[in-house]
Formats: sequence, C-alpha cells, structure tokens
Amino acid sequence: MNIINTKNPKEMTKEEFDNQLALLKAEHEQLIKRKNVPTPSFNGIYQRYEYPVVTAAHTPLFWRFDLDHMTNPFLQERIGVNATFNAGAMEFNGKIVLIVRVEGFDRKSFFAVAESPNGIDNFRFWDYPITMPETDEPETNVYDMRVVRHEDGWIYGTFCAERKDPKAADGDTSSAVAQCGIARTKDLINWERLPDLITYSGQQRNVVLHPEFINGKYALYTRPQDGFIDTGSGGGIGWGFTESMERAEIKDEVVIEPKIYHTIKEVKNGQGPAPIKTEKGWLHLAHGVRNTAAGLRYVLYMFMTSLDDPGKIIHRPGGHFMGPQGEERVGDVSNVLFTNGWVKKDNGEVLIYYGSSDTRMHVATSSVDQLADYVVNTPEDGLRSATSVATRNKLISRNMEIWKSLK
Ligand code: M1P
Repeated sequence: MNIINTKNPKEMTKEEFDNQLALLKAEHEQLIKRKNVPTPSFNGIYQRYEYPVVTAAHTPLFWRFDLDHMTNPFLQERIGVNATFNAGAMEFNGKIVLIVRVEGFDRKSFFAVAESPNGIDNFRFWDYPITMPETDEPETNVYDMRVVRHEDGWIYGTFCAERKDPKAADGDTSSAVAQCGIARTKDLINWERLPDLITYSGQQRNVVLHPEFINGKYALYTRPQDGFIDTGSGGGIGWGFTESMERAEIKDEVVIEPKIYHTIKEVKNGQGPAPIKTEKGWLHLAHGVRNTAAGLRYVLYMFMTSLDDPGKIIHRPGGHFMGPQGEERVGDVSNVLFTNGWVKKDNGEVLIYYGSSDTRMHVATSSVDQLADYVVNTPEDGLRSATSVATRNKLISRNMEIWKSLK
C-alpha cells in the first residue's frame, strides 16, 4: 500500500513521509521474519526450502533510502540493491552467518554479513557492509567469497578480484582479469587485506583455502583459466601449496578435477566452499558449467577426496547434485546455481547455501551421512549413452522384485 498519490506525485508532507516509511519498515520486517518451510519434494539427499533466504529486498532500508524528509521529500530509493547472491557461510558466535555478494544498481559487488539464528530464515544484515581494504592495485569488483576458519587461527576470505584487462584493445571495455583476492579477520568486521594470490595461470576464480595445513603448508583449490569467460586450456579445479598466506604463491598448480566433454562440467567447473571432513574422506561441493543453445547452464555437483591426500579424488558421483528449478532458473544470469558456502553443524546437519541465477540466496538442508552416502554410492558418469543405460539397467533389475512385491 502506498501513502503517496501515485497519479500526481508531489513532495510528501512530513506526516505522509513518516507513514510511508513506517509501512516500508513493517513490510521489510515481515519479509525478514517470514518463517521458511521445507518444500514437499523428497529425494533422500537434501531438503530444499520454499523461500529464498536472502534477497535484495532483505538489505536494510537505510542502505537504500535517504530517510531524511528534508533531503528526500519523495522518499526515493537513492542507492538501489540489485541482487544478493553467491554467499560464503560459517557458524559464528552461535549464529549462522552468510558473507553475501551484494550487487548495487551500479553493478559493483561488495560483501556484507547477514546473520540468522537457525540458518533457515530470519537472516538480517549487519548495519554496515564489509569495508574491504584494497591492494596497491585496486580492483574494480570483488565477489564470491569463500570463508574458512583455518587451523592457524584466522578466518580467511578468498574472493575474486576483478580488474579491467590492461591489454584490452582500444574500444574493448569488457575484457577483464580475474585474480584471487585474500583477506583475513577474527571478527568479520575488521579485515586485513593480503596480497593477491600469485599463480602462473592467466586468471583465477573460485580459489578456496583448505582448512588444514598439509605438510606444514597452506593448500588451495584453484581454477586456472586463460581468459575471463573462456577458460581456454584451464577450466578444471586445481590444487597447490603455499608456504605463507601473507605472500601466497603457488608455483606448482595441478588440475585434480578437469572439465570433461559432454558432462555437466563440459565448459568449466569450480570448487564451491571449503570441503567438509568426514570419516570417509573430504566432501566437496562444486559447480559445473555446460553450454546450451540458451547459454551457459550452471549446476552443483559433488566429489570426495582422500583424508590422506585431499588433492586426490576417491569418489566421483556422476551428474549434477542440484540443478536450477522453478524460480531458481530465472534472474540476471538465468539457469545458474552457484555455491560457495555450506555449514556443518556439530550434530552432523549440513546447511547448503546456493545462489540462483545471480539474483538471490537459498538454503537446502542435509547431513554428513546423507551426503557421504550420495557421494560414495552414486554411480560415476560412464561418459556414453550406452554406459548410462547399462548402469540404470543394473538398478532396475535389482529393484524389480521389491517393486513387484509392493502393495
Ligand atoms: O554468472 C554465473 C557465474 O559466473 C562465474 O562463474 P565461473 O567463475 O565459474 O566462471 C562467476 O562470476 C559467478 O559469480 C557467477 O555466478
């Protein structure tokens, strides 16, 4: 409901202004406090939820509107927020926090913390976005932070730092260079910016710090690529070590999880959040990208690496773990699911956070046991139609007797 006369908008009186603002505030509170409910769908692997957990409309009104009647008599939204997506996630002081990629109407992304008591609903942004220090070579855009509580005692954020390509031809105002920005914090408010990761690949996105030291070194999952959009000879998930995070440099980057023809990761893939340690191995969540006549399609998939060597894959379930559905399919960049945050709780529950179509954030719930079962027991992709049929036929014949005995 609007207080202002939309047919003949004129400066609001102070009373109209206050009333309209009260309405906006009440609507905003209602949105934030809306109880989220599981969808009716069942797959035994994870549970989706009805409502996105964070949307642009969840950002505080005081980030967007000038609330002073004197300077804003039309109560205009002065600095709009376009989208809230691709959030890192962690437990922090007994709450679930998302380090959300917030994108303004000006197309610049920044990070902001949204906190919830249960991780399912009631996400509320902290009053101020994160003020991320810049390096000596300031980037144009930052996005997609992975947060990791490392065993060295710091919380690290690794994120994409994007700059205009200095080699771009005259008139090319699109080409960019992506590198891995690094910052660390103890309180998620004060961040110490460290130099960008040095690798010997052209570009980097989707770089994730492994939470434990490996042979006394920091270990990172990378995503080497030649160009900003096209991965060229890169495009797989890489793995490498650095002595220090204060001067992070990977001299030897090995692709451990390559892109593969005619799969869900045919064009490229990227590590999602940092892996979760289980008795069977490290659980990994990632995104895979393929091309279609309608553009790129991004889905989530999983794999498991060895406890002895987290760079060695021991289980590769075929196909996608989660693909865009319903409203998730549509947004600024449609047909995209992307993840860079999940939280394993002490009781084994796992909260999986994913962005849809570069627009909004969702949650799905699962457990370490369910995810490990999925990863270990889902057949691998046989890479041909014939092998897919053979694999499915095995399941069908094992099922037939049970199926016929069902009432
Ligand atoms: O627009 C879809 C996604 O595109 C990029 O993904 P990738 O790093 O795999 O190329 C990222 O910009 C990501 O933020 C975005 O969601």
